[in-house]
Amino acid sequence: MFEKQTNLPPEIARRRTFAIISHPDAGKTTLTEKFLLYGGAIQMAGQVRVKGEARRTRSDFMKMEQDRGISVSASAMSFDFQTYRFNLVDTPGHADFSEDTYRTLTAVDAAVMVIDGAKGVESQTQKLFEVCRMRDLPILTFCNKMDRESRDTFDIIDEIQENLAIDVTPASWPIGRGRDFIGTYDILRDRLELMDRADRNKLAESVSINGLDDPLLAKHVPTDLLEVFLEEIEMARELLPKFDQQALLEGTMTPLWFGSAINSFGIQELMQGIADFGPQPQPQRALPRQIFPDETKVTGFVFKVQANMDPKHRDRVAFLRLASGHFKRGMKLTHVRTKKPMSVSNPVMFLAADRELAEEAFAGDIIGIPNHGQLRIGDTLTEGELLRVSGIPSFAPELLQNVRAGDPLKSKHLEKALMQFAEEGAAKVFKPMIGSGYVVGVVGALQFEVLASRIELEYGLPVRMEQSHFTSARWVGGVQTKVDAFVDANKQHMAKDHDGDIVYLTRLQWDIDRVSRDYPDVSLTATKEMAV
Ligand SMILES: Nc1nc2c(ncn2[C@@H]2O[C@H](COP(=O)(O)OP(=O)(O)OP(=O)(O)O)[C@@H](O)[C@H]2O)c(=O)[nH]1
Ligand SMILES: [Mg+2]
Repeated sequence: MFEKQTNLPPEIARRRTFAIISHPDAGKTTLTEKFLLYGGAIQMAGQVRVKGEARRTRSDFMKMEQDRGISVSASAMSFDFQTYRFNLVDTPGHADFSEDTYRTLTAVDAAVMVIDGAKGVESQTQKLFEVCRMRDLPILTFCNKMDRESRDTFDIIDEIQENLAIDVTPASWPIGRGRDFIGTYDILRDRLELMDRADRNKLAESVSINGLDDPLLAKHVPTDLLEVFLEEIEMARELLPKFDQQALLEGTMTPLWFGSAINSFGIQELMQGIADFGPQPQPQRALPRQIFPDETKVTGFVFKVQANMDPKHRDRVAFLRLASGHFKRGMKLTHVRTKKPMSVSNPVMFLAADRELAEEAFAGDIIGIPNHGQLRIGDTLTEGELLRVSGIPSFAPELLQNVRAGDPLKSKHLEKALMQFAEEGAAKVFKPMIGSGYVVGVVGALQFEVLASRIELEYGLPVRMEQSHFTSARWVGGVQTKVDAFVDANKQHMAKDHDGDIVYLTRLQWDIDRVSRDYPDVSLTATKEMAV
């Protein structure tokens, strides 16, 4: 049984490591930016869609993200909030990038689920939610865009309860709707929070209220809105469960806050909720045993690799979630996959847009380790023990395209760029045994566009991508002699992936059926375990 843990040393207990997840466009990146603002990490919030020289958000740092106003890649940021250290990961909502989001969910202790108040639970919310439930991740919910016309509050709550099969407890309650939305009542602290529409970066006016019959309410809330509010809140108290921290930590109840990220409204209450109710860093699933955050020895695992984060330095950064211990810069750790020692001499911490050398880090933190390709997704680092963190997902490529360099003389460069993206997990790359060029495989079509744009921008290589006549890929396993015979007889279907492992490219399901009939000793699998 997977154990939860609460009695941690203060330095670990004050850490909150969570991902922000939702359907595309619900406002994750905008919310992230406001977290940074209230955490004091930045002085002014940027926007997702901007013209000219206006300030952009910190987490959408790729050019394509900025051009299109969507997030393509997960990005981690650390900052302090009161006495807490928050490690936050903003994730992409678009299903085409969900592999990145799912991997992020293996590296965090909680998820903040954002819902668009006008749209409620959308398809991608539902899927992400299921992943959270599989991992028993505590979920805090933020109902965003309350400055616009939104759905009825009870309808939203019902929809979450029914579609996601989780108890919902309102942590705040909206007063007025759409243009008449004036703010929320903070149910956990009995306070009235009033939104300022004029100044989007301004902190809400906060009024302490002494219970619902306090005359102060009538002073701040117009009579018609107050009437509706009092009726609703009474109903809510009767019908909806009370907040229960244990249920939150077990993942069976989600507290729900209402607000407007773009208006900086409701953010502080949500942050306070994360700080007060947790969770603290949790044990990590690993083989052959789970890892507890307060173990004195350092362990960590790579859940993401990103090349060229800083286009000026052609670099590659592995994102490491520390599962246990007190890490100090310069430590020598064991790279479990290769069993080789590795000196971590220039780890970085992601502070808003800046990277800073991380002198130390604790269980729960996310640090970046610049490296030349030794570190891959799924790799575990320890102080010697051969532990492997388990459960990091890898998706089967569902769409395949041929890639060629626009300039044939640049094909070596293209190979290098493609290998980097393969190691990042941004695409699967296959080199067919016959012919030239490469076949790349992705989960969603938008990933092809990201790839083409990044190869051009980050490597200065225009590329041509076209439909491949193959439609899917399978990794080949089995006894060496049988595999060799299979490969020899099917050269036109064979390719190697970036690790040199053999892959069978197919046109039809029929091909796969034929192989299992003709080569019973050869196995074909749709995904490859990340950690070996
Ligand atoms: N009216 C209103 N618009 C908002 C609010 N919060 C965010 N937006 C807008 O909604 C759009 C999407 O916001 P993002 O923060 O990019 O959403 P996201 O969830 O990060 O989107 P992806 O990363 O692409 O999935 C942007 O145009 C924001 O300006 C809000 O509180 N009110
Ligand atoms: Mg985003």
